[in-house]
Amino acid sequence: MKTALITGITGQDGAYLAELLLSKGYIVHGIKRRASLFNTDRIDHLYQDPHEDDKRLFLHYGDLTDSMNLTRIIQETKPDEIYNLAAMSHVKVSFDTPEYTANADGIGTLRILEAVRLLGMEKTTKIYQASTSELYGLVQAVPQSETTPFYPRSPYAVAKLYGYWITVNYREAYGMYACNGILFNHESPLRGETFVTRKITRAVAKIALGFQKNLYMGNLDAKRDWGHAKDYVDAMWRILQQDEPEDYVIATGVTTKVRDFIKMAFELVGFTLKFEGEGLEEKGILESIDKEKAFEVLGTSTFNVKVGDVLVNVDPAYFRPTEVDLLIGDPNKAMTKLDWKPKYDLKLLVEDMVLSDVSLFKRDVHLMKGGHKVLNQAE
Ligand code: NDP
Ligand code: GDR
Repeated sequence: MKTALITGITGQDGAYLAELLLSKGYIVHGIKRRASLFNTDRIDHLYQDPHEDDKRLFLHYGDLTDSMNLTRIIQETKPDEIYNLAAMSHVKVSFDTPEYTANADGIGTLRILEAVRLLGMEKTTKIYQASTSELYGLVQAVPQSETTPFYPRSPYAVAKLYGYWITVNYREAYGMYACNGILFNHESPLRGETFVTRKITRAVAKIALGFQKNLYMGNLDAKRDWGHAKDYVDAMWRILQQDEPEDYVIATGVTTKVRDFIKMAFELVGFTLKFEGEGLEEKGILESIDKEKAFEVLGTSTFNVKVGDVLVNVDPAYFRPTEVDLLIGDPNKAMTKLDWKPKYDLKLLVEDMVLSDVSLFKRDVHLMKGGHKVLNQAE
């Protein structure tokens, strides 16, 4: 039975990866931060009573900024595989917290590698580093592959650049099995609420069910290569099962504008949007409602929006000081060497996210009808 240690187990990828590894028979240890509220929503379904005999999921308090804590956890758990997924992962927020981001995302990676080396585990423990397509930043060439030069455009990406190279360096210097997965954007119903896809799918559900009027967005022209997190955690696992440690791009090879993701998400609940104006003035106007389709998905035929209403507005507050305009990955190496192939395309991804958020807010409708206060209303 293999043992894995996941940093960032309470995040989107951590939750899916823990589920995958448990299903493969692993013992899974996860590092979670102490918070004033429970922050284990995404893994609560995997939780096992500590008194059960066959328990295979264990949580440890820890932080990527605390070397001694990480060293102790690695020493105690003796993992065969470490998946370093913990990070301050929001690109826009990294402009507000650049020093912390460098510490957690950059030096945090070094802390893990160095702990494994100092504990003499460098020949027995494999390490996966969560690298990112944000490393490509300002477009040098497309599609982006393992050999495309990096040009990071945010404190987040610069911190992750350090994480990337220190992983390569420890592999070359000490012969460690340490690999970078250069993952392009991947989303799911578990995606954090402030990333663009989830912000959109939540807004679609809330607007359609009457909890929200408008949606305020940043750069509608950014293009991203969006996949499903479930497919991407499978790639992480495959990267650590090879004979030789190597770095891999994980992507779908298809790129889509933010505005088109918005249109697709609204269309799923029967709303057709048209974008009007230019640049900062641009708005998304509701053109038509397919009532039959909307009823099928929402279970209601009364909406708080009318045809002609403005649903999407541009608010420059969401712009980044330096933007990454175009990401499109070349997943050929992963497809050939790892035999990896995504099961979800963009249509299935949008469907999964919209339907999940619709069902989340339908629960709130029921609660409100029953006279209960609903809590899940924060933007
Ligand atoms: P999330 O933001 O959903 O999860 C991040 C996790 O890291 C959370 O569990 C969070 O804990 C934890 N964390 C944050 N800071 C610290 C810290 N200082 N010490 C310990 N834990 C910490 O990210 P994703 O699951 O989407 O991404 C996983 C990793 O992959 C990240 O490193 C991200 O940068 C990278 N990545 C993500 C991509 C994507 O599209 N999703 C693409 C490419 C790379 P808490 O719950 O307490 O906040
Ligand atoms: P990204 O994801 O920065 O690519 O990083 P995000 O979803 O935040 O932004 C994608 C694009 O959408 C544009 N955008 C908006 N973004 C947000 N968050 N909110 C908005 O209102 C909005 N309007 C337009 C952004 O400008 C951007 O161009 C994600 C994270 O998961 C990283 O951790 C990871 O490394 C990369 O993906 C790959």
